[in-house]
Amino acid sequence: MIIDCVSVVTTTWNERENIKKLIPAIRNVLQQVAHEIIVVDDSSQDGTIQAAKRLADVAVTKTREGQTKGLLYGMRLAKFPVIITIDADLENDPQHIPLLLQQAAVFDVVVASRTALPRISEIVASKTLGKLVGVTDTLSNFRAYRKETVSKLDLRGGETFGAEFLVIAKKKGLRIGEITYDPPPRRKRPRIGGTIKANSRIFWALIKSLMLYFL
Ligand SMILES: Nc1nc2c(ncn2[C@@H]2O[C@H](COP(=O)(O)OP(=O)(O)OP(=O)(O)O)[C@@H](O)[C@H]2O)c(=O)[nH]1
Ligand SMILES: [Mg+2]
Repeated sequence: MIIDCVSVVTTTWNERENIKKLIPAIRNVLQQVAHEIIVVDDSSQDGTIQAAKRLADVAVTKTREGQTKGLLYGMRLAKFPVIITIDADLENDPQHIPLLLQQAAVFDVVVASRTALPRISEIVASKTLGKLVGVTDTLSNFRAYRKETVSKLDLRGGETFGAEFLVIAKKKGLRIGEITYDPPPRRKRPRIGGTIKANSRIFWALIKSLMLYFL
């Protein structure tokens, strides 16, 4: 099966300059594929929504709830049967979208996993939850989903950086696939916080996701 139409969903929190580069880059890769680009902005203060309204097909603004809820919100708006989710901060190169789409023909969820995981918490997540769900990068939200799975993705864990989506997918018996890519260097000042804060948030998300897996 060849996938010839796709909805691309990204969430934003103060990503005005990045979104201006990301959206044309996505359109460039998808020249031969019917597509829509959906931006879910959580009331950024830097004018992201104005840029998104100009460039995207759908741009919505809402109160801040985090990336995980934003992704689900955007996926529910999607009109095509396959959805790509992608970070807006240029850490997920749209060049990998065609391979994700190829795999989405045979899997319900496909994760684009980074070949190098920079944080200790991400490595632990990979060796625990990752082993259970069968992907090396459980926190990558660069993924393809089949739209029909979205109704099954009922979130209970709050912000889990995408890990809960995989827990649900595994528990519902969905087919989970994976591609890998070499990530670019991280932005200098990580938005998620410094080393201790970021690792703590990810460890907490991991604990919640493991609990949801075993409950
Ligand atoms: N809608 C929405 N999007 C968010 C929120 N927090 C982060 N994002 C977006 O989610 C994507 C990933 O967030 P990042 O802050 O880059 O998280 P990360 O990649 O784990 O951390 P970094 O190392 O800082 O890049 C980006 O597109 C952000 O703009 C939020 O509260 N709401
Ligand atoms: Mg990032």
